[in-house]
Amino acid sequence: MGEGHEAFLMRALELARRGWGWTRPNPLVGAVVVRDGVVVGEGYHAVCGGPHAEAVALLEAGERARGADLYLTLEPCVDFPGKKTSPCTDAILRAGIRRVIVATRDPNPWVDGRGLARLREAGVEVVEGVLADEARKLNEAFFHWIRARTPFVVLKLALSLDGKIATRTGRSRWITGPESRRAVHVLRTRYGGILVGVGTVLADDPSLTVRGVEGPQPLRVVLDSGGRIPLGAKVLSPGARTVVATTDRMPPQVEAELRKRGAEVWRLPGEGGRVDLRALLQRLGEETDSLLVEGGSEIAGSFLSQGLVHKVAFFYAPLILGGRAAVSAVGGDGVDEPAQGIPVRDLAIERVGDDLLVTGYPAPGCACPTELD
Ligand code: AOF
Ligand code: ZN
Repeated sequence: MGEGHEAFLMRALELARRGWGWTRPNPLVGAVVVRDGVVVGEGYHAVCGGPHAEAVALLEAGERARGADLYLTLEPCVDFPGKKTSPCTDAILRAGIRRVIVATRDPNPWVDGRGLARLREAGVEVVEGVLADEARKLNEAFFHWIRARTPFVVLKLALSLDGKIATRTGRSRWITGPESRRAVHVLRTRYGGILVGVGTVLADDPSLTVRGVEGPQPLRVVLDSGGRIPLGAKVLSPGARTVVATTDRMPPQVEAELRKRGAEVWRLPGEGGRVDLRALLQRLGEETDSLLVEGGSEIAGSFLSQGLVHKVAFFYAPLILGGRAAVSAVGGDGVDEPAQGIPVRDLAIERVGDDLLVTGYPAPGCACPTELD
């Protein structure tokens, strides 16, 4: 596996990232056509329903693709029911590509190895697994959703260094700095939905839209089992779709008022008077591949204790709030022994302005990305 492979695949990954937010629920894919060590075609999947990365790169390469190498961040697709574009494996064979270097297989059960098998049968040399971890991580939401059909759930919290998400008076604006707050808007464009509990709506009245950065507006979801959401809440403002996820406990007149304001109301099965989160995720999986859970503390506790969080993104501010009455990041009942805590794998730390962003993958219920192999 020569060094050259990695450099061209790095380029393909870079191209793939340009589709951030717009390809959902399709994956981010990049393609590079190389002939005699020179790039003769590049492409990426820019938007769901649009041409695939391979099609774009092969079109640019034209006749120069004959006998060339093709670098792909994901296995090329084959035909399946309901598919929007023509299969890339056919296009690759038609173009006369000699060798395909691919980072990962496509976990889509309709593809899953068939694309590579088809190429091999037709005599194309296939090299698999170059920069596989990077490529899987890039598409971690897709890798989860395409199999589970429930969204990849990311829990984002803004905390003080001592793990509080609000002061003793309940105030949370602002704990983290402007760079982190901007990073949150970027995060919002990367996931298909954002969820908060009605407690957060009552306390902070967030609009949950993307502002100040380029990208699509995610679906806004408010968990409100009893129908306490104020009708003047900013989350009901136009600019993005809003779903209020509730139970039979919401009075019909509240539902009617919410609908009048353009919100969708989902009455879901309840558990102890609260929305059954698994039922919510099943329903959300019909709409989108990923969900950013933004709190508050009880919501964080419910998702975590039920093993429903795939990834955490905690922004820590260099600030100590203190106070036994100040809200700690994760509510719920907690555990008795440290050994019963939820281990978080693959911890990564980066600086965002004066804050620290810690990301990682809580162990229970996590199907990706590393458990896929
Ligand atoms: C590729 N290259 O650029 C993408 C792929 O409905 P379609 O035709 O867009 O197909 C969607 C499926 O194709 C998607 O679920 C995934 O398996 C694959 N996406 N494959 O070879 C691409 N976007
Ligand atoms: Zn394709």
